[in-house]
Amino acid sequence: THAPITVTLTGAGGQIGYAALFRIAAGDLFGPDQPVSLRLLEIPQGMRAAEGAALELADCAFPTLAGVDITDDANVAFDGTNVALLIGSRPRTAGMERGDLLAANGAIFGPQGSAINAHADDDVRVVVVGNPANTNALIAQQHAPDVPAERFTALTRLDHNRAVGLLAAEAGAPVADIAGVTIWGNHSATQYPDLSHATVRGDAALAAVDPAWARGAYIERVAQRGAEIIEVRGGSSVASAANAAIEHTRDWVLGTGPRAAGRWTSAAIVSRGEYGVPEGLISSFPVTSSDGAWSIVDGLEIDEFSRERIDASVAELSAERDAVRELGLM
Ligand code: NAX
Repeated sequence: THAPITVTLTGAGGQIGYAALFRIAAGDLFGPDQPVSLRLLEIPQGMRAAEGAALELADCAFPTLAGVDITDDANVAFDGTNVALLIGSRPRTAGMERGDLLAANGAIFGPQGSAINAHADDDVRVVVVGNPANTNALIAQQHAPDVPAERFTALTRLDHNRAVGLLAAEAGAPVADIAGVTIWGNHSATQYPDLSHATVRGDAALAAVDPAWARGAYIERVAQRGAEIIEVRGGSSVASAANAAIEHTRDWVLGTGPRAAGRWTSAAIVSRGEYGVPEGLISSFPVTSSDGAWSIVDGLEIDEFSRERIDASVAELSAERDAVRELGLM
């Protein structure tokens, strides 16, 4: 008897879209009692793939699925939307200059931000998955002046989950025993997976694993995990990325709950200057969520090693913001 929640997915005809659609339709975002209505936004070349996915959704007969609409018009796709998963983008390909990459994405995320501003529901929450995710989220946010800035986020939950999984494997502990892992900065190779506050069964992670590993090979492995998946699987991360987008959204809307006691997750959210990250950048932080809003975990001590790593990734975000401004994309 709940009214359906409208969830818009861009790039719904792509790989991550295909993996996410069925889980969302099955109730993985808001539980088995909350119907969802799906809006699929694609570009003309992707429409058939989205239509095919919609046929399969019909063939699942999910009781939680209230409807599916497919469009290539952002104004239609975001009309009344409550949750927008912005997955479709123009990721970097070999030989592409940064300016070209940012310009191509400015042409996608600027208009989508404007359409969200004009048409989305007042409670809209935006999760950007498409790379370069943090800066794409910033571009969209800057085009949506009437939407509170904190409603625009970028996904670093996949990096977070990778960091938790790799620590658990190294420590020989189940993932349920891991807490206090943080991804800081940009969803890029400069990201900083930080174990300085992490625990394994309540004890310092840096006592359970070799600290030299934690501050060397581990950071590299997490940051390069996407490339490792491509090499081993012959294709980029898909199911794990869809899973992370769903977990990010679910935690944001429903709260991180009792897990928040000494535990947190990571998400890229608008900085208000916390931990020395310049105001306005969309950067990854340690976060919890309650009442539908993220809060940054405060009071963590940042040692010299962490400071340098955070600053390096944040400098990259600042440079991306400057480049986007210079190109007149916001
Ligand atoms: P695919 O190429 O399979 O799908 C992308 C889809 O987006 C295509 O169907 C395309 O037609 C559509 N699209 C392109 N421009 C669009 C627009 N303006 N409006 C609507 N749809 C549009 O890529 P996939 O493997 O699904 O990856 C999607 C994005 O996720 C990529 O940018 C990728 O780099 C990014 N990723 C982000 C991750 C993260 O943790 N933040 C991890 C996984 C992934 O690499």
